[in-house]
Amino acid sequence: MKILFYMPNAEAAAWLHDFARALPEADLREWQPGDTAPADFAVVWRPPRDMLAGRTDLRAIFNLGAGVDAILALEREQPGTLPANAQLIRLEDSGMAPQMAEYVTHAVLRYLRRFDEYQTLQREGRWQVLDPHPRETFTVGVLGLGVLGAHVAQAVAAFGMPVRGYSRSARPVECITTFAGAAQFDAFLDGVKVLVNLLPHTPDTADVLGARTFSRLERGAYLINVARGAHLVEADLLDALASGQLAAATLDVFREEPLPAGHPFWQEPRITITPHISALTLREESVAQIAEKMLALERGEAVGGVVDIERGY
Ligand code: NDP
Ligand code: OXD
Repeated sequence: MKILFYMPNAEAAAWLHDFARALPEADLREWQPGDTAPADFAVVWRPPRDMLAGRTDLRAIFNLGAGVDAILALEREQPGTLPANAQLIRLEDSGMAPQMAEYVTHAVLRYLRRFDEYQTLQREGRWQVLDPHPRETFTVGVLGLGVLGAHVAQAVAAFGMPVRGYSRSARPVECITTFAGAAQFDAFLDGVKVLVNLLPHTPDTADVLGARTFSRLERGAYLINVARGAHLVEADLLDALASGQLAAATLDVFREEPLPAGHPFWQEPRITITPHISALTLREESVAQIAEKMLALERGEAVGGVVDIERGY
């Protein structure tokens, strides 16, 4: 099998090494501009349009991440970029779900136990006991109940807070109250104290974290965005913090990454910033998952994680 690889950073060599070890029979090469030689599979992260456009040979494109928004943007901007006969396959968990659960539960518990406020008090040299938030009404709402969202919702529920989940289609998850579709969006939001975003970025979900959504939450709510920066209307977040509708936010993803110097988020003490690290793509797990799927496709078997291009995830 012939495999074409592209990753726009210095880690490419280590990935190629691990793929060669996992698939010793494969003919593996790193894509260079102008390379149009045949290949069966492509393994990519944020590929340039030229790598894929016009190819009729590829059977599958493996995306080195869970979110396929960057690659689908190429198709949306110029229809026909993605080879019509190639399946687009994304990573499914591959070690990201436990990381996401750690990140989100840490942020939720930090707000529940008011550690963010104790940090401020410490800086001011003040010894002051704050009334605890009641756990029974500290409702956590998780947008997106997919591979990551469902895992995160259950991890949070284990701490005893009421947890709700929202998805496109009805999706029962143990210990979680679930809501589905646009008709149930407001019912999902009403009274939520911590809103966690784990939706994919699609035309339907862009800007979902905006003034209207914030207005339905309990006053003094918290926002945790670990999905994509394009979900958040940045000015609406700053307004909601200024008005007290939101008390604080933890953001791992941004419209522009790295977050530019001078961006107002850097100076807002109620916003906690991390540099897109809530769930890192783990090389060993990802290579093993992709290699297994390639071998399954070679045997003519179906695999999971195939993206519905129309739906956008
Ligand atoms: P999945 O595709 O498994 O799950 C997506 C979920 O979102 C599904 O429950 C789906 O509903 C729901 N959904 C999609 N569109 C809508 C809509 N319009 N309305 C309501 N619900 C909708 O994705 P993952 O859980 O694997 O990943 C989620 C996202 O997390 C990724 O797309 C990526 O952007 C982000 N991510 C961020 C990382 C980071 O480090 N910050 C790392 C990894 C991922 P249904 O169940 O009905 O299909
Ligand atoms: C992903 C990501 O989508 O790392 O996997 O953001």
